[in-house]
Amino acid sequence: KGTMIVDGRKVEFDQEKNVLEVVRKAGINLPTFCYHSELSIYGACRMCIVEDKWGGTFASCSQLPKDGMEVFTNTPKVQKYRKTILEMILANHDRDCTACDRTGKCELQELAIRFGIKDIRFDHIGKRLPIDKSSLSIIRNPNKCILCGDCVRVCEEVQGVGALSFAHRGSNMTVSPAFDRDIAEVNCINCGQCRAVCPTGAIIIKNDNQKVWEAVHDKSKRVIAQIAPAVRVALGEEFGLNPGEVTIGKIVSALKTLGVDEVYDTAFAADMTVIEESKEFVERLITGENLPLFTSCCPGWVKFAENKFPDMVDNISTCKSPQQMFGAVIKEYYKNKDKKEGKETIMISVMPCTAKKAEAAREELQHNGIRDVDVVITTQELALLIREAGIIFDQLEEESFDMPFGLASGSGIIFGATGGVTEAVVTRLLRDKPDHSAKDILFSNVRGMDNLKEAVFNVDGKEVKIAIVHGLKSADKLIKQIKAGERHYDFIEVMACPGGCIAGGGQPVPMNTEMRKERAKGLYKLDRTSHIKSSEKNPLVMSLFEDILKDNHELLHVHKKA
Ligand code: HC1
Ligand code: SF4
Repeated sequence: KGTMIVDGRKVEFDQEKNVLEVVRKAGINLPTFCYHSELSIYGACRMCIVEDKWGGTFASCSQLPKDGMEVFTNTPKVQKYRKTILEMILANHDRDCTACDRTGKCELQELAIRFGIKDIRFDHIGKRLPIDKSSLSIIRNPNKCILCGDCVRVCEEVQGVGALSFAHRGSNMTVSPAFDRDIAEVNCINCGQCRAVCPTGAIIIKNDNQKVWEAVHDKSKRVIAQIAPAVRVALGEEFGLNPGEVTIGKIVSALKTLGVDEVYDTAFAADMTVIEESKEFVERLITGENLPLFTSCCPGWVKFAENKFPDMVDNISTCKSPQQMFGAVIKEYYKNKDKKEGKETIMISVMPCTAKKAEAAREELQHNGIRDVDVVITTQELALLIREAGIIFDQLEEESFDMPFGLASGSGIIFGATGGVTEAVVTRLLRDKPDHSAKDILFSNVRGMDNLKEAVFNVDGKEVKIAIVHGLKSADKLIKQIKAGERHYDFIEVMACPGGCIAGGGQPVPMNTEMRKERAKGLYKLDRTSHIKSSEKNPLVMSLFEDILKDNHELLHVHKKA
């Protein structure tokens, strides 16, 4: 607590972690590449330097604020310093901006414009390192890397994966997987959080939009799209709206304009998941086998568990994720119609998540040789498609989902926020219990952004303990505690990305905790205003269980090859 003087003006500080935050509080937007309030401080880019009253300079992210401290943010010295850093980075950078995915949204480009960098005094070295396209989810272009280390830290500190690190020294320094291997050969779980923090085009989403065009241009295809819960509260940000603003009607309309035949709601499939997973949970509670039950809808988490805790894999629910259930069910639903009409149904998913691309490609996620899901595009790619097609998002008339797979309960919709799956499953398990106040208390525990959330409730007289974690570092810690016998749970929801799918690696960037909260609020608002509160009250889901799922139950579960 104290007062600092920034550019001659007094600024009180209290919770601010460093001088940088105090300066920003004073209304000065100091530039940074390597500072993220949620990651450890690296202090490498030095763009945030300030000058003190004795003429000394320091990186403001790396200094604690002190009472009476005086700093200046725009002296000739710091201005010169910042421009020199930018020129040095640009001299070493692949400056092929017109063909870069990040153009117009690149933080380096933005700062070069902001600081008026026109002539670069150093020779353009422009590295020529190989581009890594091995992953199904992300592309790494080291020629655009500015060595801020954000990806290295998020992968290690938030995800507990550590797939990326600094390699080599001096001017040869790069960021890469160990031993310069391709990213697909290491323990990367495809979450895309590295891409979400990358300030330039050094890590981008693998773009699958061409596959969408090919599908909609092919008259022999019945093109079906499903839209994940979290997409509807984030896509608007690409078109100037606030985080959390719901644009689902426009998204449906945009997909129809692009040529998609039917547009359905992944939240419908989430309702199916709730029914199946609750059933599985109750069965496990009775037998006592493979507890705790871990949720299975997050493919980043599933891959993480397979890599790191292979002995826990049987604890993961056998339910397919909603994305995959939906694909399998839709293909079954249209099977006969397709045969009659000589068509082939193509399932396109619009997801907030880069790992969903890898999930859709998993060998076991097909039925009789037909893939559950054919193409996965992220929220970010959908925004590009909309722009490419010249659709003016703002002017789109809202449309509703198609039937019969377009009606979802509030429970299905909140899947997109951390705690949502748990809340939906518990709502289902407590469906006959009249005591709403107990549910309310319970749900206040499962919502929010705490790293670990816990709740206890009773099912048929048995006490059930649940935990919710998001960010795989938190999952890693929790599992280690469980293995050490320090903690005990019956049900654990794990989402790889902090905040859940709303902050998936395929969502608009940049994102921060406030934006995550706003996006989650958007989903909870949809839940509140939904006509159907819980999954088993979704009449269309229930009739599906009575109908095509009666003899095709295996469509909903993962059957791994031995
Ligand atoms: Fe998710 Fe899910 S909630 S995993 O976060 O279970 O991606 O939104 O579609 O499959 O429904 C993502 C979101 C999404 C699935 C559902
Ligand atoms: Fe790490 Fe996720 Fe990036 Fe893979 S996709 S390198 S796991 S942050």
